Amino acid sequence: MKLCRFKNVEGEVRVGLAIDDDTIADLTAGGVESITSLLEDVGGVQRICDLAKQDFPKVMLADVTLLTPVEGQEVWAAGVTYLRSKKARMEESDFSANAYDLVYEAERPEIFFKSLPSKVVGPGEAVGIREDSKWNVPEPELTLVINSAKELVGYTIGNDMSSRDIEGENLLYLPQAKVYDASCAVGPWLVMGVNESEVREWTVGVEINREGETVFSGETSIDNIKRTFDELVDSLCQSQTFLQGVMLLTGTGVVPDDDFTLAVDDVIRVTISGIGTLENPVATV
Ligand code: DO4
Ligand code: MG
Repeated sequence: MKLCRFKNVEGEVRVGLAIDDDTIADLTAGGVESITSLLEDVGGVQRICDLAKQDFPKVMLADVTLLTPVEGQEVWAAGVTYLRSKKARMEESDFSANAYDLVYEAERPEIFFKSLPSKVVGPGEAVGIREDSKWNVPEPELTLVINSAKELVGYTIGNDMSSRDIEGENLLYLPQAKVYDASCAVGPWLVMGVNESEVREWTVGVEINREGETVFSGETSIDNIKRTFDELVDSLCQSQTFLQGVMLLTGTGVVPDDDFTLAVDDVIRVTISGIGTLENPVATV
């Protein structure tokens, strides 16, 4: 089951349930005030199944604006979870190369803070490349949706925008390479009711369009993520409380060649086969 937040023609924010490729049911008409209320409910999946049987107002997707599903959740990210990411980062950096090698093999995964909920960019909104960076890439990432009880309850799509020259210059610059205005896009669809083995059959990919032409595309299998989802959730939630729940980007396995950098007005499309597509234009910040 695929959920979304959307703005209707009256400008009201509502919760939707996908009926088919063109239509959503307006769950807010049935008393669902937020996606978080479904994520927090122990019987959330059953509640959505029950709601799906009722006859709520249907809305055409073409008539609404899809929003990010992030409500009050902080967004965090895991890194170097795919072999491709480890290799690319070892190449971009001189004296930090060993750190990527070590963290790929280590018991403790790399996990870093990515975005306050209020700074997350939704579908159609511009993601940022830093004015002081010359080498920028999107990172298409499966995103785990975790409730306040530290349970993995859903999946969505994330883009971990990254400045590779800043990160490559010195690992201590990682927060500047990763956290800035519009550096994190999430959404629009949030899938509940599937388990890890089903999700591992999905693919994640990215396509970058410049003036009508595809200038990069790549795809990998979610099953290439080295660590289990439970491992990532446990590490993130160790000694941390998330009163509103939290979202965790799971790392990238698709990295453009080293001569590629994003440009203003490029359009990035991140697609996860079991979820849908997150599309954002690029702007300088
Ligand atoms: O260690 C740097 C960041 C890694 C990352 O964002 C990724 O592997 O996706
Ligand atoms: Mg990443």
